[in-house]
Amino acid sequence: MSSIQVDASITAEFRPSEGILAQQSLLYIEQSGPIVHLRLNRPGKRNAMSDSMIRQLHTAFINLPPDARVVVISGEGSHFCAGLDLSEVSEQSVTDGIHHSRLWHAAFDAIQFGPVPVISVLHGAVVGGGLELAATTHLRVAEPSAYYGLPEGQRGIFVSGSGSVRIPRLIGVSRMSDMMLTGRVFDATEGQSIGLSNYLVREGEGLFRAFELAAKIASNAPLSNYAITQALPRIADMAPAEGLFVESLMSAIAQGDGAAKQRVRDFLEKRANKVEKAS
Ligand code: 1HE
Repeated sequence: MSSIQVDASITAEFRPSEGILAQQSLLYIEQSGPIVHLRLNRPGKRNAMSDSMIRQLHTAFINLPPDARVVVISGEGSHFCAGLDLSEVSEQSVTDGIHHSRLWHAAFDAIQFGPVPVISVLHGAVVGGGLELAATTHLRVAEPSAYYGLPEGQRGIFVSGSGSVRIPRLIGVSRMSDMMLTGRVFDATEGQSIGLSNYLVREGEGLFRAFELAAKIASNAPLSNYAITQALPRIADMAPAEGLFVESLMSAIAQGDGAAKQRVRDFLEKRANKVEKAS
């Protein structure tokens, strides 16, 4: 049982996945219509990520059901994720270390550059590799119990699950250096103000909010979502001239899709919602 309380009307329809997704013993995966909910399921070890868990995450993301439109990732138990399973790395050689890091990169690339947007729900410890995982997802919803740390400096290691690339893009090199050099831990409120989370909700409401957001995202045209998750971060990494050119191509592709034409017609013919102030 999850320690997170969620409105029954939203979870009622979730059913355990079938096939290969049901065989990932360290992940509990359910689906409700277009939303896949993937729970890190190693609470006794605070969801510390062993090689097996990383492989299972990779397997899950390259085998998403064809009707999946959004994935929500959360952690079972009292923490989102305690990071790398330290018991597996103490005796690693340099070569092992490189292969190990590349294993994480492949799995996390499958998350960030997979077919659908991914939302993480953060509570308790979001540390080390757990923060690297959160930074890989497209949106982060945090509860007040969430806290963020990068104890690699204290453990005598360095980030190796893509943190050096993805975390500075959220909070900058300076803040990340502070976290790693001094062991500084940000609480949920600080995390929200510096951009580690997109939404800060009440305790126990993270999944509910994530499913609400997922439902909204799932109602977008799939090609728009794909452009946002695939093209936007790549364009942000390009020189302006190249970025502008790719933007032109991507927007023309998205606009040319039947779904876009229909949505624009719907607005012009007064069938679509207007943009309104948040209530
Ligand atoms: C673990 C791990 C782990 C817990 N690897 N076994 N990550 C860290 O440096 C974080 C280390 N963990 C902690 O600081 C704490 O465990 C927590 C703050 C996350 C949670 O505290 P708590 O009191 O709820 O649990 P606990 O009693 O410390 O741990 C429960 C069990 O989980 C215990 O095992 P047990 O057999 O004694 O019951 C812990 O040993 C185990 N456990 N965290 C292995 N991380 C790709 S590079 C990424 C680099 C990193 O991620 S470095 C940061 C690693």
